[in-house]
Amino acid sequence: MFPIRLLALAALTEAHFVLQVPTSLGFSDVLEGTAPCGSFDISSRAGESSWPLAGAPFQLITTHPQSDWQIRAALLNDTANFQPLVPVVSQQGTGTFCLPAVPGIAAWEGQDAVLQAIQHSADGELYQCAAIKFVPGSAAAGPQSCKNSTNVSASFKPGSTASSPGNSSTTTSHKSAAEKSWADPASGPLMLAAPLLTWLAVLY
Ligand SMILES: *[C@@H]1O[C@H](CO)[C@@H](O)[C@H](O)[C@H]1NC(C)=O
Ligand SMILES: *[C@@H]1O[C@H](CO)[C@@H](O)[C@H](O)[C@H]1NC(C)=O
Ligand SMILES: *[C@@H]1O[C@H](CO)[C@@H](O)[C@H](O)[C@H]1NC(C)=O
Ligand SMILES: *[C@@H]1O[C@H](CO)[C@@H](O)[C@H](O)[C@H]1NC(C)=O
Ligand SMILES: [Cu+2]
Repeated sequence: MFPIRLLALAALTEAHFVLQVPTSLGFSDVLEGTAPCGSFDISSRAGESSWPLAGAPFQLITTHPQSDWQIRAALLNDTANFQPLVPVVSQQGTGTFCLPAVPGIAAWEGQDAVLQAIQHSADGELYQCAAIKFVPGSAAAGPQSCKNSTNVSASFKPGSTASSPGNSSTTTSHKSAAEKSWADPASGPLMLAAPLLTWLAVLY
């Protein structure tokens, strides 16, 4: 039991963020910074999720105390054209972050699409994708796990829907001096360990 918990801790201490819902095309801790999908093939339809236009849950675990999030979608035949599903989210705190009902794009109903989550973090821009298809109907019920951890808070940035990844206005503006020092590899793991230990204690 104890060694398993240690393994879980080691894995999560390394992970930047892990997309849990919808089903990710894949997660590679080392290659998560590779656009557009953290090194996974954007054309893969593995684990495709139906996404009701009225809203579907979006859930992740983050190990960064401060991030800006972009949650976007593109058509599979036009992956250079990602459109925001919600405004940029400014989020604080480590653990689970879940938006219960992220709306779909009605004009793309029934077509193969790709969801992309971008984390603007102290480690830079990090990416995960999911194969989705927008479908009519009322909002999907979120999983029981769709909760914000105690320390997790977030707000939408008004009028901030369309910033592109790599745009310096989004990648630098949120980085406080404290966050920059946190990004120092020498101080990072130690500062990360304390909140994660507390957080994992809640999980196990
Ligand atoms: C993608 O496919 C849809 C549906 O077939 C079509 O309407 C649209 O023009 C296509 N877009 C591109 C860029 O090929
Ligand atoms: C988590 O926090 C965000 C931002 O406040 C909120 O929109 C969302 O509804 C919360 N999630 C849940 C499951 O309550
Ligand atoms: C970045 O965003 C700003 C403000 O939205 C815009 O004026 C600028 O052209 C963008 N730069 C790039 C490289 O996209
Ligand atoms: C929440 O934040 C407080 C203050 O930063 C910290 O002491 C506590 O360990 C955090 N709790 C969790 C579950 O991360
Ligand atoms: Cu990270």
